[in-house]
Amino acid sequence: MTALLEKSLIKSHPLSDIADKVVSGKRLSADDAIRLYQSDDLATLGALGEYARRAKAGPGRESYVYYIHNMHLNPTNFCAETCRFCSYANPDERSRAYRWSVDKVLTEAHRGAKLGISEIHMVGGLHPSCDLNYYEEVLRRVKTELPHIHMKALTAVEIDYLSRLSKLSFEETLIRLKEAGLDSMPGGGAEIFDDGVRARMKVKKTPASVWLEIHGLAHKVGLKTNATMLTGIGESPEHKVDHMLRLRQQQDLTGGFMCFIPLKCYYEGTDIKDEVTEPSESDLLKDVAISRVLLDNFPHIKAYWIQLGQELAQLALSFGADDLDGTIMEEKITHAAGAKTPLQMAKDQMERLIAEAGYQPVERDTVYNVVRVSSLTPAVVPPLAERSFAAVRP
Ligand code: V47
Ligand code: SF4
Repeated sequence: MTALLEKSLIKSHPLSDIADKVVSGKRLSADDAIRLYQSDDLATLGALGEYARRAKAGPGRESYVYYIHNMHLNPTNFCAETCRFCSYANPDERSRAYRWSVDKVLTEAHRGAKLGISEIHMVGGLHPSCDLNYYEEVLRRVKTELPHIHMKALTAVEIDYLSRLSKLSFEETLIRLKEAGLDSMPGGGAEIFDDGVRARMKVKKTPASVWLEIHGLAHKVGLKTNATMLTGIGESPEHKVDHMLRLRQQQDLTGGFMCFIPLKCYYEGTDIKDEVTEPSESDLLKDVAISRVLLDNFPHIKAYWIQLGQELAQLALSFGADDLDGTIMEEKITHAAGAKTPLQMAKDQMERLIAEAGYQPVERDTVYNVVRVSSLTPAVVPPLAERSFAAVRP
């Protein structure tokens, strides 16, 4: 299929003009992306994503798929906001709300360090007593006691909240946190940027323009960040394309995004299931492929195995994803909403998944430096176009 794309032999194909753009490195428009969403030709979408992934990877790295040995820490699951899709906001979850002391965060960080993690991904709800001083103390102590651990922490929503609590500007808040030890920021809290979808989901926090402004400022002060998009909350393909184009525009301006992560909503403990359409497996694969070709200035696309499950995450690698995220240790946000995937994955299992899918497993650090190329070599798998999509529900 890739050879077909390269030689542009599929002139009669309805997507051939878009394939030509992908092959010649031309930017796709919003209309192109909508047409890709309207197509049910998964094999061609996969081939486009795969082509763009290989082109972005660079010489000698075409088959690399990354993972990280990391740990998720959630210091609190109490949240002052009540986004309808989030189980943290439901009354049962609230009655079980916890808030860790700084010592407890450190105990957990040491537990991860003993297992050899290189990154802590730390995010939480918005808790009035988890303020700027609290996070500065957490970051300082982690950096003093475990200086080799990279702290990827605090979403733009949390930065917005902390800056309001401390009455500092976003930039001052980011600089204070960076000085305390913040190394980079995760991509959460973006949801879908469209105001109408956000209003229906009662997302009162951090509007799109502020989320983007905070990421731009983070890039300016030297922090790399990620970006997410949450699907299954009543969005249309047009909303998804608009979301990705706003990210692409921000990346053109400030350039600090490392990775895009399409997320899928789980509904347990929420009351939205009857109002929204749950994304099918082919919808999720389309998000991967289309984000890969539309976000031409994002180096990496993540297949978040916690939400996709292991098989679909493996398939997503053939649609343009080049990262499976990490070992994680204990995921709470999606599992609070009913995910049945494991809470963690061992490094060797992570490597096996990647190799079985036909790619070279590579352990990375947070900013995508190669830590170790696995001794496992990629299995020979049939090209995507010849593979059965029986497992993929339309
Ligand atoms: O922002 C909330 C989403 C996000 C639900 O940057 C839900 O490397 C599913 O951002 N079902 C947090 N999702 C997760 C996140 C993330 C994950 C992995 C890697 C990175 C990274 C970032 O989870 C939230 C929100 O969009 N979320 N509720 C739910 N019911
Ligand atoms: Fe709070 Fe984030 Fe959940 Fe919204 S999605 S209720 S801001 S934790």
